[in-house]
Amino acid sequence: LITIHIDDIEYKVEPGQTIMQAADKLGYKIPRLCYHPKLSIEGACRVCIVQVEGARNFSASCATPVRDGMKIYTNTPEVRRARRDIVELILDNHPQDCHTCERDGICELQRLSSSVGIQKRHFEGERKEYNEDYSSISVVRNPNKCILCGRCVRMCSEIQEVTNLGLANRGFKTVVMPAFDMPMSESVCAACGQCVNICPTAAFLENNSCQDVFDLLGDKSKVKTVNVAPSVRASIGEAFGLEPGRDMEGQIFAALRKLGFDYVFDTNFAADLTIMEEASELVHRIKNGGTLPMLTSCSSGWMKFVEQFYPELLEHLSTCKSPMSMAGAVIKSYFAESLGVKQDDIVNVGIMPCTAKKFEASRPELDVDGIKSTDEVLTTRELAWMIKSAGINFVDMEPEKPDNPLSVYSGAGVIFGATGGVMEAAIRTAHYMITGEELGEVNVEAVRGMKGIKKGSVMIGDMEVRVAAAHGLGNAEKLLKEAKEHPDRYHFIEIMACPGGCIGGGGQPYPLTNSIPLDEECLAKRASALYSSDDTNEIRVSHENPDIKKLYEEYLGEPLGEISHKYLHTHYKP
Ligand code: HC1
Repeated sequence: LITIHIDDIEYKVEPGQTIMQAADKLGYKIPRLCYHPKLSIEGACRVCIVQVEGARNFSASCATPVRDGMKIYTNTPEVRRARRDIVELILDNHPQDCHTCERDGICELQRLSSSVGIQKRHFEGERKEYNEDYSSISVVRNPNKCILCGRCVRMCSEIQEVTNLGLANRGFKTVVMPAFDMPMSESVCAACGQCVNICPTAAFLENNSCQDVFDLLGDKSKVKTVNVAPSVRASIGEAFGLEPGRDMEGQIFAALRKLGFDYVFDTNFAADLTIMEEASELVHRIKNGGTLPMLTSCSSGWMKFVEQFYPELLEHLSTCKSPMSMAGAVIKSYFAESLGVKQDDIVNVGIMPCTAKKFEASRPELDVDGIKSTDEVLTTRELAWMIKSAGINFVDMEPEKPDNPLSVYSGAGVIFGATGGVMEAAIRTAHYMITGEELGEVNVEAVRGMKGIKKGSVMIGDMEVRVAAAHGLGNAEKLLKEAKEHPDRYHFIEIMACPGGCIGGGGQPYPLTNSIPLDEECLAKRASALYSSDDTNEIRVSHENPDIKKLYEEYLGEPLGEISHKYLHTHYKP
């Protein structure tokens, strides 16, 4: 250990860490903007400056290592003044439209300005005047709100390895953009929305669908249905000030009814349906020498990524649609027919933790007979805003049950929302399909947890099925390279585009307090809410879901059958 002093108090700390890391552990939260623990150090914003005795200038605490005997001052009048000046300079070039900005009240820059003591704007700096880019159905880019912290650029290249965003030009003209200033819709953006999650301001936002959905809800000529993705229940409470991981399933259904939806369904049901098809496909490929490893196909950002960067792997993808698109397909066929309603007269909205689901909903490959399965997608954040805007007291609502028949779900269906969950759910059912017996221990621990790439094997009868799961597209890239070099190493691979899986989706609530976006503890709490729901569910495996059995008996026939293919499977764009 080495000795340092912070604000004249002596501490023993581990060497090899930065001042900021040491200070964090000792309970000093030095203000910061461009820093994020999962990203490389940029040192661009200088907001985290401290005084170090003997140093000529202020030191950026994120980039300065601790040294034995170091005397650090985090809060002197000089440091406070300099920090305030730095933030004022950022504000001088920033639009003064907080009251109409979508991030009003949930903006890191706004919070920071207040915490460094800025009470009025002294100067009018030059304003940026760029066009906003609304070309992508998923993500809006607004360079006028950008403060050049570079977090989105590092997220896109270091965590997602898509490298769509870069810093172009110099000085005041510096701007974050896709290569050659291409519209987002034509760029290699995977639509994952992690730039939205990580942005401290409103330089990246989801392409907002709230008004469209309010309009749709006002259309008396339509039957309005909605289905809610697994992970939304574990995170939406955060937008109302609750702890991450508080399961708000029943309150979501109640709020959706109050908003005006006629039928509220649980996407978890369709996750069970996906497993029936996907496990059958895996078993079919294993038994008949089909293309292996089979890759999962429910994460929309991952689908766009693999189509763009790994077209040679398309035959490895499961042909199963995602649960969202399967839900839409059965709502507009089986359910509409049971109501006696024409397909054109029923609309369906997906409540998803994800910006890429907006892109998925727009894909013609997922239409059935030219009819869209999902008419609109709202992110968790957008739904939270609509609930607040409609004046619904969400937190204190009496929980309600969803409508049947498309809502009963097994524990396997709900864990889809966490990395490794799709794999685990599929293994449970594939085991039954191959051996005729249930897995002794249904929890597949090898594919649980926040490790970037997880590997394991499961004995199914006398066959060892080798599996792997990756979350975050950078980890996906590493796993795919390994799988390409060793084509026989794995039978089945799950990929989720976002860190943590859908619980870390690009449409999840922003942190309300001083915690950081994509905080690991927050992701772990969201995941644990889903695993608790699985643990306490009387049905743990998709193939035991009684309403799934009924759906096959009454409508679909059998997994991988002709009707199932029509509604539940798709193809990909090379
Ligand atoms: Fe997901 Fe999925 S789990 S992709 O992460 O397979 O978005 O939650 O809805 O479709 O079920 C997202 C979540 C979600 C689908 C399911």
